[in-house]
Amino acid sequence: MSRIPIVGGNWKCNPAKLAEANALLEAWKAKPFDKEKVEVVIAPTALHLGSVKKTLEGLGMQAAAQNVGKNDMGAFTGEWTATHLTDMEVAWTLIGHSERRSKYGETDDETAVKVEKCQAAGLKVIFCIGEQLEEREAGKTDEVNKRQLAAVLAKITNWDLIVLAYEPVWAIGTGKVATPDQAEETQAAIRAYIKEAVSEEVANKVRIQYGGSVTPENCAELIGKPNIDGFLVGGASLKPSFMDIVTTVG
Ligand code: G2H
Repeated sequence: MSRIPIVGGNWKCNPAKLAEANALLEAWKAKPFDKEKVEVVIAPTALHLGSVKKTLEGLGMQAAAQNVGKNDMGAFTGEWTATHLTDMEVAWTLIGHSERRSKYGETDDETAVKVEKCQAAGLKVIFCIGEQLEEREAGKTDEVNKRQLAAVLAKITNWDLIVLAYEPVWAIGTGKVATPDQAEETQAAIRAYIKEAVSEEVANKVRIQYGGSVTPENCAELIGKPNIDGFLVGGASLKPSFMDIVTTVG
């Protein structure tokens, strides 16, 4: 089965100024890509999201939130819901990024509630999983990925709204990219687990991104692997050369 690759840009808490975001998007304009061959989803800060969404759409890209609340509307200061995102015509959110898990204490159970809310609202999700360095060194990589996935599987009724992102935590923002073989081996195991726990049909169609220090220089070899269906890019998505990653994939 052929899966259309998908490249995400996770801007995290960057850039400092809206003018910088607009200048970056202006630079991307000079390098068009084939929208039939690759899907591109960009996650700016929540504050910049509304403002840059139209420009992203003009470039043939989609906008994403980096996070979504686990509660419904109400007295939850500082939060927003999946319903708010769909109402603002934001089609995507990330859930379970390792920085949310490690720096904000997000648990597997919380990711499950968030996924459930997004399914109910019809919001697409890039669901992030991945092991810490100690877990890889202890041979627990597959176990950790399975645990993080198992927490949410029962909440997913519409797999067309789900993309998985495998991001080994030791490769995030460190410049230490997983080797193409390491990423492929782990992502093949993730797909095998989806086949066993859900179905062969879902395993064949679900797209699995690799994330962790992806750059224009290392992306070609990674995308050549059969179980890598695109990337979730952090630091390198804040540069004009991000479009080189997009055009390499598509
Ligand atoms: C992992 C990744 C983006 P970076 O967080 O999701 O960041 O590419 O900077 O390692």
